Amino acid sequence: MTKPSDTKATNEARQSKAAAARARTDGKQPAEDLEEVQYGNIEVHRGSGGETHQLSEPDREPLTTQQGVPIADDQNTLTAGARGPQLLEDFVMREKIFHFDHERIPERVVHARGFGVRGFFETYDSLADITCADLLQRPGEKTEVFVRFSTVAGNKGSPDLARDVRGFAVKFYTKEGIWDLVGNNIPVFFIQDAIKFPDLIHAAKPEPDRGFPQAQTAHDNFWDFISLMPESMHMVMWIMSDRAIPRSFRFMEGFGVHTFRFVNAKGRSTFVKFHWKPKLGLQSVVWDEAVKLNGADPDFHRRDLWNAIKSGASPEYELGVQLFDDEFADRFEFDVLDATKLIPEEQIPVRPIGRLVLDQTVDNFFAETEQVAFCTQNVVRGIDFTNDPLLQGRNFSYLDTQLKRLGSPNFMHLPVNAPRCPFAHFQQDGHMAFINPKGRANYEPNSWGAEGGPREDPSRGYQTFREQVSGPKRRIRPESFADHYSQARLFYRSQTPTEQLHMVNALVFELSKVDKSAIRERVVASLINVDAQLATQVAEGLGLASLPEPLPPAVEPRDDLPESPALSIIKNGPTRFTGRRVGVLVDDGSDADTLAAIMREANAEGSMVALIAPTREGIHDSAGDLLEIAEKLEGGPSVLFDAVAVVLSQAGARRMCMKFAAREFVTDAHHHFKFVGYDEGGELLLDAAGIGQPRRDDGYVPLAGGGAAATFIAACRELRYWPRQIS
Ligand code: HDD
Repeated sequence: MTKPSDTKATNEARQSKAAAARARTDGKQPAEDLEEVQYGNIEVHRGSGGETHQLSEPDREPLTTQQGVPIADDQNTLTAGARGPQLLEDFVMREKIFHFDHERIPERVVHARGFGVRGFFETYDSLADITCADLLQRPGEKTEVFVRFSTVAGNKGSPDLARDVRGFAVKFYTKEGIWDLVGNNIPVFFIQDAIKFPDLIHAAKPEPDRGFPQAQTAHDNFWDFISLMPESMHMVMWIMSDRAIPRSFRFMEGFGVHTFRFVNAKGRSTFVKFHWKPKLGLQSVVWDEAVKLNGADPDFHRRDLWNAIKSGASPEYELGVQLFDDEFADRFEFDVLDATKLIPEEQIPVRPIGRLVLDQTVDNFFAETEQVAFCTQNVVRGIDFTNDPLLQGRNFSYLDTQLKRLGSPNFMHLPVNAPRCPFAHFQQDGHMAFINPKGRANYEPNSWGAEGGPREDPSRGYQTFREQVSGPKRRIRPESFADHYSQARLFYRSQTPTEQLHMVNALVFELSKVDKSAIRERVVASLINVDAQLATQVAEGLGLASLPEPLPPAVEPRDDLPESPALSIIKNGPTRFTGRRVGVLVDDGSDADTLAAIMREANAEGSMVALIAPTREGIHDSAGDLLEIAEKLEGGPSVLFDAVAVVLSQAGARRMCMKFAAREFVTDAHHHFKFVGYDEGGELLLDAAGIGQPRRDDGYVPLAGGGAAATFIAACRELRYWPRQIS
């Protein structure tokens, strides 16, 4: 740093600068216009009236303009005299500001907040008998992929833990072109026909007069729309469940939602629904945790994925398919073309066909995550659409939206969107065309022989499934789409009591933010068709004087559908603590052996340990070793961790007991049903926080004696200590 040592020197420096400035406004150029002084590896560039610090790296390539002209000074605009007007001729400054002014492209109208990563898909077995899709022909074949996870309603800067659907979009760069599987973490959708999509999204997004609330459905417009659209009720059950507040992208499922077709080389079609299953199992946070996480770390999900990949713990998912034929489709209780319905896995098991490994972060967020353009219309030979009216509408919308966002029909020239296989066509020109065909022919048929460009190839070309279609043109919703409540009921009844309670609480929370009582009442009237007990609990939570009459359903909801355990998170939680984090509260003097044991057991389980302490520079454990700290106490609340431990010396405990953040660390962990490990010092903090012996249930694991750390980490394999919630 360049701090003059005394006042006299400071004054002299000021005076000489002022003299220099005067000299320059007078048009006289002083000899030393830019002074450079070396301080360690920091170069101080001192010009008139200001200084900048640069790390000195002499061999660095020079900074240039976009035209490649090296830049001598990136700190000061060209002026006439030191204090004179800026000169229009300064192309360096003008080019820089011009480009900055145009840095933003429109954010996505939905799914604006997202996080993209790269990886590969590996095929398990050949599916040649079912589909001729090239990527599914050869066992062990690896296909490059780009995956973008997202929320739906919030803008680009909204927090990660909003209660919302998560997008799970996968771009497969196959040898026969790009296949985009643009799915969500929920297997059904709100609406049946794409024509209602703008209404749905308008209702969910901030209300148009006031521009809020941001990234949440807890407002009048959303519930007004929902209460008038009974077809949305199944999906509403999902978004009111913990599926809408996942622990991270690594612990959630993905679904293609629609029924698609696989088509084999002989032209035979098989219906298919796609599922992504995370290898780490399913896990969500609880609502209070989500609310606090949004403040403590609004980037919690993207940071989690980034850190996992950077640390070599690449998340993996299995791609599974539910395959069925016309005969099943005809006898299934619901219409397979209706995107508000799922096919229970117990009815058609999910067959794993490959694995997705996400092992690379992007080099540049904008270039890849922001510019990636998914289109449901991107299918490859062997994969085809069905007449699902939502899917067909999407096929228009995605291509259309890319033109708006990326500004040119050449958006597939961008590296993230370009096929990895050879491609050749006669489409030309347009904004930013930088992959351009050579030669004379830009049309076909042509007679230019070898120079005439590419030709159609009926044997390798995409063949649409030859489905027979007939019927009068009409605007009509088929009768087979009319049952809106049976699967909503199936979903609710397939949850554990803990999960059902979370759904009730979520509904009460959301509806309590609705100002108009008629809307609240109409939603409850609709919920009666799902489950009377659910509706009663919500009505009680809202303080409704009496239960309203149920909304008349178009079709009487079924009571005979068997529960589907596959729909519950808790029934499908992780079996190990792998991939999760335990946060350990420590201070100077924390017991070295206990900490070492926790780290050993956590490492053996494939989980991570983060130390939280009052200072960031590190603390000394009981053995005198300096320990690296992940979070300073006030910035590292327990919501950031899946389980917590408190390891404190007596003196450390006394210091911690005085701190609100330390007491909150354990009370929050308690109220979020987390497993808590504690030693003697930790016990003092628990007592001070009001979690004395009678409140310490079996979710509390004493860290005393050999094997205690192993017991603690083994307990953490359960998602949470749920009995604490019910008691
Ligand atoms: Fe959509 C983006 C998933 C219905 C119109 N959608 C988008 C993304 C995902 C989904 C994951 C983000 C892709 C990315 O990361 O860039 N959308 C779905 C699913 C749906 C669905 C699973 C129902 C099954 N979407 C849907 C309908 C329409 C759209 C019915 C319009 C008729 N969706 C869009 C869009 C977006 C989009 C406006 C915004 C940005 C983009 O496409 O690239 O075109």
